[in-house]
Amino acid sequence: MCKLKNTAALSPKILIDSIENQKMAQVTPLKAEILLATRVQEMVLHGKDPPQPYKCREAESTKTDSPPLAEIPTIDLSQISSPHSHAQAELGRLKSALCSWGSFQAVGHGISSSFLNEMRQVAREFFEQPMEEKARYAKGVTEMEGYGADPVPEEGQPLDWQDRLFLDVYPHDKRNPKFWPEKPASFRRLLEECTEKMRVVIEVVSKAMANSLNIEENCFLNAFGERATLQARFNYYSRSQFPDLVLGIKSHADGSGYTFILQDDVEGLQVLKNDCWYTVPVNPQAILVLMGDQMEIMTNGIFKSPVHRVLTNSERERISIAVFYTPEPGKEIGPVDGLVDEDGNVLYKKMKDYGTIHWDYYQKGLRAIHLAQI
Ligand SMILES: O=C(O)CCC(=O)C(=O)O
Repeated sequence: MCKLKNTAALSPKILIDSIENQKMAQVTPLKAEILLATRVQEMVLHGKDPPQPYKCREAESTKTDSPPLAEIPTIDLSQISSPHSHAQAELGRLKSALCSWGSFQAVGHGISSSFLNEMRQVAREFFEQPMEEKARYAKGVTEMEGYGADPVPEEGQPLDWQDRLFLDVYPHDKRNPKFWPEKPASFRRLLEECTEKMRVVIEVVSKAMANSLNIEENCFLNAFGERATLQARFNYYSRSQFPDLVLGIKSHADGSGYTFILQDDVEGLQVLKNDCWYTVPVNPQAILVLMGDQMEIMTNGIFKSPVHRVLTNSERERISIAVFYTPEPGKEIGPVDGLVDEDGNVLYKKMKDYGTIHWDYYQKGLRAIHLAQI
């Protein structure tokens, strides 16, 4: 029922989006650069239909049968660090989740529900402000950081039906305060607190993943390095009357080490498994932990970096906050000691700055992981 008609389009080596989009682009009446100056939220407010460059052939597949829910395991991180015997069982479930889904729903992470609600609320309040206020943090067309849309993708690639605010949050000297909103008044304080809380969770998750694989507990933390980066992406998906024409975010795997995703109570995120799209259930208390390509490389392919996408919703807008944890710039990463078997079976090469390479490919609708494969 849910088999994709064109699975090749999602294989690591081949275009994620279809050739059809390129055909559509040839009749594009306006350049994407010009279009991006008008934000999706404004278009929706003024009742505008999606312009051609937003139309994404892949979205058509979303109008078929209602997709199954992803049975992504929920892992209690507080159990994993406990001395009790069920910690081992929880680690086993963690490993199995990352080998199959490449993700898990983390609970017991130590961040209170009220704080998670505050984060979602401040994100919503930011996007609900007048355009003039948000425009104070507007990014340039080619820049990554700031408010607006991702840099214009290559000709033929669809634009995402969403607005976002992208910020470097750690290390502190990487921050660019001109992009950090002053309104809502609590925004900066909450993001600062969120960063510190996420760093604690990173330590717990990184150690738990290593323990689940019976390798040295600090090996992932060391491989990422002390100046590993954290970047926060606040996503606002406006309602769309055309969910089968546009996607909130097109199919991609993350170029990060791994990513934390805080969803609200509106479904939309889907992950691809065995050629089938599954909807990720919402659980406002949980933080979804999703492997990026760099963890797939470091684990020698044991953990999977899942392809995922976000659908639009005709009834409700949706908010999410993604926090990307990425090895420090210039640091070589590769399969870690202990995950290469006695016969020396190494599936991935060592790479530096994979995130940058990933981005170049992403802009073309491609994955970059094959460059790391031996
Ligand atoms: O909105 C979501 O749930 C996922 C967001 C995402 O994939 C991203 O920001 O890269």
